[in-house]
Amino acid sequence: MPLLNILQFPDPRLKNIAAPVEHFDAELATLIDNMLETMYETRGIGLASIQVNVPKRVIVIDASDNENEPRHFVNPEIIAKRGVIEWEEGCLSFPGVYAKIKRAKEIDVKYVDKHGKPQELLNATGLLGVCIQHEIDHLDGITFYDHLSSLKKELLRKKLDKIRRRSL
Ligand code: GNR
Ligand code: NI
Repeated sequence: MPLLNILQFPDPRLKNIAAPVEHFDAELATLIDNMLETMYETRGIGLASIQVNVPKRVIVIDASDNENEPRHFVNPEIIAKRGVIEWEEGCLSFPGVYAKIKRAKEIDVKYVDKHGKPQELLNATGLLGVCIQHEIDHLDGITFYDHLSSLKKELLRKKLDKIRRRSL
Protein backbone atom coordinates (compact mmCIF):
# COMPACT_ATOMS: atom_id res chain seq x y z
CA MET A 1 0.00 0.00 0.00
CA PRO A 2 1.33 3.43 -0.86
CA LEU A 3 1.82 5.79 2.05
CA LEU A 4 -0.84 8.27 0.91
CA ASN A 5 -4.19 7.35 -0.64
CA ILE A 6 -4.54 8.62 -4.23
CA LEU A 7 -8.02 9.87 -5.12
CA GLN A 8 -9.53 8.06 -8.10
CA PHE A 9 -11.59 9.64 -10.89
CA PRO A 10 -14.45 10.71 -10.63
CA ASP A 11 -13.83 11.69 -7.00
CA PRO A 12 -15.21 15.26 -6.73
CA ARG A 13 -12.25 16.25 -4.55
CA LEU A 14 -10.08 16.09 -7.70
CA LYS A 15 -11.90 19.30 -8.70
CA ASN A 16 -10.77 21.21 -5.62
CA ILE A 17 -8.51 24.18 -6.24
CA ALA A 18 -5.34 24.23 -4.16
CA ALA A 19 -4.43 27.30 -2.10
CA PRO A 20 -0.93 28.82 -2.07
CA VAL A 21 1.46 27.59 0.61
CA GLU A 22 2.25 30.29 3.16
CA HIS A 23 4.17 28.41 5.87
CA PHE A 24 7.48 26.81 5.01
CA ASP A 25 7.66 24.52 8.01
CA ALA A 26 8.39 20.89 8.91
CA GLU A 27 4.83 19.92 7.98
CA LEU A 28 5.47 21.06 4.39
CA ALA A 29 8.78 19.13 4.25
CA THR A 30 6.99 15.99 5.51
CA LEU A 31 4.20 16.40 2.94
CA ILE A 32 6.81 16.62 0.14
CA ASP A 33 8.68 13.53 1.44
CA ASN A 34 5.45 11.54 1.75
CA MET A 35 4.31 12.59 -1.73
CA LEU A 36 7.66 11.55 -3.24
CA GLU A 37 7.51 8.19 -1.49
CA THR A 38 3.93 7.63 -2.71
CA MET A 39 4.89 8.65 -6.27
CA TYR A 40 7.83 6.21 -6.38
CA GLU A 41 5.78 3.42 -4.82
CA THR A 42 3.02 3.80 -7.43
CA ARG A 43 5.56 4.14 -10.30
CA GLY A 44 4.32 7.60 -11.21
CA ILE A 45 6.55 10.35 -12.54
CA GLY A 46 4.61 13.12 -10.83
CA LEU A 47 2.06 13.72 -8.10
CA ALA A 48 -0.01 16.77 -7.14
CA SER A 49 -1.18 17.40 -3.57
CA ILE A 50 -4.80 17.55 -4.75
CA GLN A 51 -4.51 13.84 -5.67
CA VAL A 52 -3.79 12.98 -2.05
CA ASN A 53 -6.54 15.32 -0.82
CA VAL A 54 -4.24 18.06 0.43
CA PRO A 55 -5.41 21.25 -1.30
CA LYS A 56 -2.10 23.15 -1.09
CA ARG A 57 -0.04 24.17 -4.11
CA VAL A 58 2.64 21.45 -3.97
CA ILE A 59 3.79 19.07 -6.71
CA VAL A 60 6.55 16.47 -6.90
CA ILE A 61 8.11 15.09 -10.08
CA ASP A 62 10.85 12.70 -11.12
CA ALA A 63 10.99 12.52 -14.90
CA SER A 64 14.47 10.94 -14.96
CA ASP A 65 15.22 7.46 -16.36
CA ASN A 66 16.73 6.18 -13.11
CA GLU A 67 14.31 7.58 -10.51
CA ASN A 68 17.14 9.64 -9.07
CA GLU A 69 16.01 13.22 -9.73
CA PRO A 70 13.29 14.01 -7.18
CA ARG A 71 11.98 17.54 -7.66
CA HIS A 72 9.42 19.53 -5.76
CA PHE A 73 7.67 22.74 -6.73
CA VAL A 74 5.72 24.87 -4.28
CA ASN A 75 3.34 27.56 -5.60
CA PRO A 76 4.44 26.84 -9.21
CA GLU A 77 3.46 29.21 -12.03
CA ILE A 78 4.09 28.89 -15.73
CA ILE A 79 5.55 32.22 -16.81
CA ALA A 80 6.14 31.41 -20.50
CA LYS A 81 4.97 28.80 -23.00
CA ARG A 82 6.45 28.10 -26.42
CA GLY A 83 5.20 25.82 -29.19
CA VAL A 84 2.76 22.91 -29.08
CA ILE A 85 3.39 19.21 -28.55
CA GLU A 86 1.12 16.17 -28.32
CA TRP A 87 2.03 13.64 -25.65
CA GLU A 88 0.48 10.35 -24.53
CA GLU A 89 -0.38 10.98 -20.88
CA GLY A 90 -1.40 8.76 -18.01
CA CYS A 91 -2.57 9.73 -14.53
CA LEU A 92 -2.42 7.97 -11.16
CA SER A 93 -6.06 8.99 -10.62
CA PHE A 94 -6.99 7.06 -13.83
CA PRO A 95 -4.83 3.91 -13.63
CA GLY A 96 -4.49 1.94 -16.86
CA VAL A 97 -5.81 4.49 -19.35
CA TYR A 98 -3.84 6.86 -21.56
CA ALA A 99 -4.71 9.71 -23.90
CA LYS A 100 -2.89 12.08 -26.23
CA ILE A 101 -3.06 15.64 -24.93
CA LYS A 102 -1.83 18.88 -26.51
CA ARG A 103 0.52 20.89 -24.30
CA ALA A 104 3.06 23.65 -24.67
CA LYS A 105 6.30 22.20 -26.04
CA GLU A 106 8.53 24.29 -23.80
CA ILE A 107 7.76 26.19 -20.60
CA ASP A 108 9.44 28.46 -18.06
CA VAL A 109 8.29 27.93 -14.48
CA LYS A 110 8.61 30.08 -11.39
CA TYR A 111 8.12 28.49 -7.98
CA VAL A 112 9.51 28.38 -4.46
CA ASP A 113 11.30 25.47 -2.81
CA LYS A 114 10.41 23.93 0.57
CA HIS A 115 12.40 26.66 2.31
CA GLY A 116 10.36 29.37 0.59
CA LYS A 117 13.30 30.36 -1.60
CA PRO A 118 12.29 31.64 -5.08
CA GLN A 119 13.42 29.42 -7.97
CA GLU A 120 13.06 29.31 -11.72
CA LEU A 121 13.19 26.42 -14.14
CA LEU A 122 13.69 27.66 -17.69
CA ASN A 123 13.17 25.81 -21.00
CA ALA A 124 11.55 22.67 -19.55
CA THR A 125 10.68 20.30 -22.44
CA GLY A 126 9.81 16.66 -23.11
CA LEU A 127 8.38 14.52 -20.32
CA LEU A 128 9.42 17.03 -17.64
CA GLY A 129 7.69 19.96 -19.37
CA VAL A 130 4.54 17.92 -20.02
CA CYS A 131 4.45 16.57 -16.48
CA ILE A 132 4.76 20.03 -14.90
CA GLN A 133 1.77 21.19 -16.96
CA HIS A 134 -0.21 18.05 -15.99
CA GLU A 135 0.53 18.61 -12.28
CA ILE A 136 -0.23 22.35 -12.26
CA ASP A 137 -3.57 21.50 -13.90
CA HIS A 138 -4.34 19.23 -10.92
CA LEU A 139 -3.73 22.17 -8.55
CA ASP A 140 -6.46 24.02 -10.46
CA GLY A 141 -8.88 21.08 -10.29
CA ILE A 142 -8.21 20.03 -13.89
CA THR A 143 -7.28 16.52 -15.06
CA PHE A 144 -6.13 15.26 -18.48
CA TYR A 145 -9.70 13.99 -18.94
CA ASP A 146 -10.93 17.61 -19.04
CA HIS A 147 -8.77 18.22 -22.13
CA LEU A 148 -10.57 15.52 -24.16
CA SER A 149 -13.52 15.85 -26.57
CA SER A 150 -16.82 14.43 -25.30
CA LEU A 151 -16.39 11.39 -27.57
CA LYS A 152 -12.92 10.64 -26.17
CA LYS A 153 -14.18 11.24 -22.64
CA GLU A 154 -16.82 8.56 -23.14
CA LEU A 155 -14.28 6.13 -24.60
CA LEU A 156 -11.90 6.68 -21.71
CA ARG A 157 -14.67 6.17 -19.14
CA LYS A 158 -15.62 2.87 -20.77
CA LYS A 159 -12.00 1.67 -20.75
CA LEU A 160 -11.71 2.67 -17.12
CA ASP A 161 -14.93 0.78 -16.24
CA LYS A 162 -13.62 -2.30 -18.01
CA ILE A 163 -10.29 -2.18 -16.19
CA ARG A 164 -12.03 -1.70 -12.86
CA ARG A 165 -14.43 -4.60 -13.47
CA ARG A 166 -11.47 -6.81 -14.39
CA SER A 167 -9.58 -5.98 -11.22
CA LEU A 168 -12.48 -6.66 -8.84
O1 GNR B 1 2.86 8.96 -13.84
C1 GNR B 1 2.44 9.82 -14.62
N1 GNR B 1 2.86 9.77 -15.91
C2 GNR B 1 2.63 10.78 -16.83
C3 GNR B 1 2.89 10.51 -18.18
C4 GNR B 1 2.70 11.48 -19.13
C5 GNR B 1 2.24 12.71 -18.76
C6 GNR B 1 1.97 12.99 -17.44
C7 GNR B 1 2.15 12.04 -16.49
S1 GNR B 1 1.84 12.41 -14.82
C8 GNR B 1 1.47 10.83 -14.17
C9 GNR B 1 1.34 10.88 -12.67
C10 GNR B 1 0.16 11.73 -12.28
O2 GNR B 1 -0.99 11.38 -12.36
N2 GNR B 1 0.40 12.94 -11.88
O3 GNR B 1 -0.58 13.77 -11.58
NI1 NI C 1 -2.28 13.11 -12.80
